[in-house]
Amino acid sequence: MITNFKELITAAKREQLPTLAVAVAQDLKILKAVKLASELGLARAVLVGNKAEIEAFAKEAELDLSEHQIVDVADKAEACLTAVKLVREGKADVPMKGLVETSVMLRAVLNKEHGLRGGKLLSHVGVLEVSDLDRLLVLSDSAMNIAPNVDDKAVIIENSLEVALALGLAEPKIAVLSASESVNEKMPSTVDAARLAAMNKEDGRFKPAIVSGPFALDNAVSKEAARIKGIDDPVAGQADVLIVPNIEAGNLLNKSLEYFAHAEKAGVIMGALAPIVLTSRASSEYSKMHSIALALLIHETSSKEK
Ligand code: COD
Repeated sequence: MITNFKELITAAKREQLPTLAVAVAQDLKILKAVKLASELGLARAVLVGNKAEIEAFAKEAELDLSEHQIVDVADKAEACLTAVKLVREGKADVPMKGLVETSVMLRAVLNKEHGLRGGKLLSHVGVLEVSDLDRLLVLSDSAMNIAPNVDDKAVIIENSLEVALALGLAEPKIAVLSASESVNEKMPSTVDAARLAAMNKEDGRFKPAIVSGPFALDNAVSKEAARIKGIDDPVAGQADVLIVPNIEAGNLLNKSLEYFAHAEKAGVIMGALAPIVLTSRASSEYSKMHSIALALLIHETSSKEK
């Protein structure tokens, strides 16, 4: 089982170097992340975007461009579509969002003709290394689906489960979060959580995971909080995966962990034909490199299953 990002990098390395297709690559942090990924032997890149700017930032990042390729596309939406197309056509393995709004990149991924739709709901899955925890924490969906209904949340769980399994968890413990551990009709996310847990108990939909809910955050991640509240549940206090009720709750939790608890982060979009590297433009080059490693690991795991 992979418990931190150092182990993730080791696990993501391949003999055959995979290719990243970076959309709107003209950014210092993006090119520093590509340099780190390249030096660690994780991947090479096709850099799609404004060529002159890519070359200038590459110089600043001390990135040796002879190992990578540039595709000159000035328009940002067009650059996203080009990167996605490269993956669809098998010329690259994994797309990566560069210096562009999340929604612009996601629209390219969802493009009916050239995108990477796989017939499934796409969702964001974050992985966080939090200093007080002995394991990586998986968090979804804090960046794509704005107000998912219970059926969407079921697919969000499936997409998160795929990430947890790629990280080597044999029986991931998935907590469906709300603001309370009691079902309250006036708080719809508690009702959704109970239905999702029932789906697993009755039909085994999310096997091999254990899914429980609703949970408030404290009793999902703190055994002591769960004990005090008298919650006797296999997931309580030891969740590996946190499913949030909506994008606002998820985004606030994700960024609180990053800015207040100094968590290291990685993020990908799941459910498409390939995992997509997707981090906030403000994230560090390390967060971007960890996300590259995560996407490559998932890509390799799913290729083996096919
Ligand atoms: N999975 C699969 N297909 C989808 C999804 C999804 N999650 N979302 C939309 N689609 C399909 C629809 O079925 C439809 O066919 C087409 O895409 C367009 O649907 P719309 O009109 O709902 O899509 P958009 O373009 O208005 O919005 C899609 C976004 C993903 C851009 C939108 O949901 C969004 O802006 N999400 C939040 C992104 C964000 O701001 N994150 C916060 C910063 S990190």
